[in-house]
Amino acid sequence: NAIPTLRQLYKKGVIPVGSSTSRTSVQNTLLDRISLWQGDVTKLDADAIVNAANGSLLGGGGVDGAIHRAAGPELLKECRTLRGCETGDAKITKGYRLPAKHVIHTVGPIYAKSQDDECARLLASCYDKCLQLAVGLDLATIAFPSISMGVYGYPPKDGAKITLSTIRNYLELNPGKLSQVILVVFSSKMMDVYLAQISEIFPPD
Ligand code: AR6
Repeated sequence: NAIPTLRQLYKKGVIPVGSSTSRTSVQNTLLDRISLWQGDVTKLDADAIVNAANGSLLGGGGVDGAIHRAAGPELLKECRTLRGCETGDAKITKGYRLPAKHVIHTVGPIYAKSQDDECARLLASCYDKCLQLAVGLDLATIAFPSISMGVYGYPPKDGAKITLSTIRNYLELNPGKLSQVILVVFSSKMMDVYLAQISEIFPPD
């Protein structure tokens, strides 16, 4: 597995250590259970990859378009049976022609500065619901793109903070579950945003 864990990224010096101002230490094993990777989520053979979908679940642009293209028309067929999804919720399908076994479709909030608190709550809910679905089916590995941080306009720094803290909380409360959570970033700019937040939310031990 060529996807580095947070511990490996610290060892290689990829995550800036010195900048951390966080005083909360992280559970040791979390650094081994979370990975960060720049690339196309449709290439990953995880038990589940997450789709940043819209409420119709009938496809769209961005990562949603890429997932539907790579999975083939059978995915859309199954999605039609789901009858949509609420913002902040998630639904699971098979992966069809993807290397991943399942797709977990979640609908992130469309960011509005005037509703920042509600958007934050909904974005956290997306990650929670996806993790709950994966654990409910006893899946071991799940890969997340940056939900809402594309077309839906969520500010990357705030979005990355919510992503990391929600995943941290979930894994801390569910120690035996999910051996690998992969955070997938598409651009090197987003990679830098995540790296900076990781040193705060997952400080090195
Ligand atoms: N692999 C990983 N990440 C990707 C990929 C990929 N193949 N393609 C894009 N990203 P977005 P949203 C990144 O816009 O903001 C769709 O039309 C991208 O750079 O895909 O939740 C849906 O149907 C960004 O960082 O999702 C909805 O209508 C992140 O994935 C709407 O867009 C999310 O960007 C959802 O918008």
